[in-house]
This record gives sequence, structure tokens and C-alpha cells, in this order.
Amino acid sequence: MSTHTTPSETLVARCRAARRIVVLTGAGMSAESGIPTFRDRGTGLWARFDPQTLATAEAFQRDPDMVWAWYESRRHGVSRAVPNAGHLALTALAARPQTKSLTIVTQNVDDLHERAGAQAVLHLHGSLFSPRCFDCGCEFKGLSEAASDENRQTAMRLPPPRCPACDGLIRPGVVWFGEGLPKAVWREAQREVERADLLLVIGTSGLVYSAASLPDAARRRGCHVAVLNPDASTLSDGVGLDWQVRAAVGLPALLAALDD
Ligand code: BV8
Ligand code: ZN
Repeated sequence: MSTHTTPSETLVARCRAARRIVVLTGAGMSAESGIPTFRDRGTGLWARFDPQTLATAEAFQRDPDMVWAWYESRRHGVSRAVPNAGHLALTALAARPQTKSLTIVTQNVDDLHERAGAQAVLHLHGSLFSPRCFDCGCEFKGLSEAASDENRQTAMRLPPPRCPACDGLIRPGVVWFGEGLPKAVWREAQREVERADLLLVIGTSGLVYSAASLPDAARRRGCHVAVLNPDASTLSDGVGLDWQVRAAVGLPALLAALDD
């Protein structure tokens, strides 16, 4: 049985035996880097908005300046954040000689896995750092990198930049509710889950599809599923593989147990 700081023998044994690991991460993975999750309301400027109403193409078309300001404030927050011990532990887990492959399938739109040195990261829901034109789809490279730009942090309304090719509005490079997941990324995520012998599900409430279908898809083909989440979860295989722990505590402890 896991305690709140040590992994169960079952979890350590599954990780030790695993050769192909897939890690499905959600907002909880970045929580200890100071990035608010979706469900536990942050205290920031946007606490009173429901992400599900803002994270849609309709919201952007209805009020582009507000939606663009929301994403710019989130991008500003990510630019100032640093990867936490959980991100770094996943990179170390991937580097272990026994680990044949470790693919991170993330619902997050931040770049903290990459900044922690992760090599194989699949962004199911896009990224804050790949804006594109709402009309013609062309990539936009003009985002201001001035992390100190206070305006981006506090403004409640910011007019999105215009597309240099067609003068359309630039939108965040994320997947909104009601939009399809990037096909090639989704196919690759499914393929990696089909080949995995262990799926670690970290920091997700498992409510958003199609990402939320991956743990069941893994289980159906005999892949072990373990969950790391301080909240109780129904996504794991059950006893010994459902660890109620924060990512930045549990992942380093798991890594240490593997090296014992
Ligand atoms: C689509 C980017 C079809 C934007 C996001 C069935 C099948 C298919 C679709 C649907 C379906 N049923 C409903 C749908 C529609 C919808 C959906 O799933 N709705 C839900 C609400 C029911 N799905 C979609 O619209 C998807 N598109 O399928 O379209 C289609 C197909 C073809 C063509 C056209 C259309 C697209 C969904 C993507 C939406 N975009 N993000 C942005 O970021 O602004 S979703 C966004 O919310 C995140 O990416 C993430 O996926 C989700 C939030 O979930 P979590 O990451 O889990 O975060 P949450 O806050 O909920 O939970 C945090 C967890 O961490 C908690 O459990 C907490 O306990 C834990 N935690 C906290 N601290 C820590 C911690 N854990 C560890 N350590 C800690 N320290
Ligand atoms: Zn354009």
C-alpha cells in the first residue's frame, strides 16, 4: 500500500518491469510550478471565469480581446514558471537504461515538460506557444517574448495581433472544446498506448475526451494503469496503483525507489 510519500511495492514492481511507458499528464502536473489547474479555482484574475466557456472558438469570435488576454496572461504565467521536481523526475525516468521508451502524452498547453528536458512529448490540446491565424491558419511568429510585459499579466482585454498574410485575427494554438484533436498527434498517442506496458496517469481529473479514453484503451489491451493524484481517482487498475500523492512528491519518490 502506498503511503502519502512512498510508492507501493506493486507500483515499484510495475515500473521496474515496464519497458515502454506512456505518461498521460493533466493540469495537476504543472500545479506545483504555480500554474492554476482548471477545476480547483485559482485565485488569479480569471478565477471567476469558467475555462470551458472561455476555451471555445465561439467565445473567441464573440469577444476576441477578452479571450486573447486570458491566453496571454496564461502564457505570461508559464513563461515565469519553472518545471517542478515531478517534471524533472519524468525526464530522469525516461533516461534510465531499463526504460526502452517513455512518451509523455499531455493535455497541458505549457512547455514545462520540454523545459525539463523531456524528449518525446505529444500535446493533445496544442500549445500556448504556437499561435496561428483564425482565418487562414498560418503560423504567427510575432508573439512578444517580453516576459516582463506587465500588460500581458494583468490586462483583461488585449486585441489579438493581425495575420500578416490575410489580416485575420491571430488565435492561441490550442485545441478548444468542440474542436478536433490534431489528427497525427492523436494517432501517435493511441499507437504509443497500444504498445505500452505501463500507463502513468498524473494530475488529471480525466473528464475531457478524447484524452480521457486513453486509460480504458490501455487497460483493454492489458497495459497496467497507475494514477498519481492527491484526489481519489477511478482511472487506475485499483489496489496499489492508485497513489494519492502530488506529482512533485510522488514522482521523485518513485524514481528513488526504482534506484534502490
Ligand atoms: C473533441 C486546451 C470532437 C485549451 C483543453 C466524447 C467524445 C469526444 C468529445 C466529447 C465527448 N464528450 C464530450 C465531448 C466534448 C469535449 C469534452 O470532453 N467535454 C467534457 C467537458 C465533457 N471534448 C472536446 O471538445 C474535445 N474535442 O472531441 O471534439 C470533434 C472531433 C472531430 C472534429 C471536431 C470535433 C477537445 C477537448 C480539448 C479542450 N481543450 N485545453 C486550454 O487549455 O485553454 S481541455 C483542458 O481542460 C485541458 O487541456 C484538460 O484536458 C482539461 C482539464 O483537465 P485536467 O488537465 O485534468 O485538469 P483539472 O483541473 O480538471 O484536474 C486537475 C487534476 O490534477 C485534479 O484531479 C487534481 O486533483 C489534480 N492535482 C491537483 N494538484 C496536483 C494534482 N495532481 C498531481 N499533483 C498535484 N500537485
Ligand atoms: Zn491569416
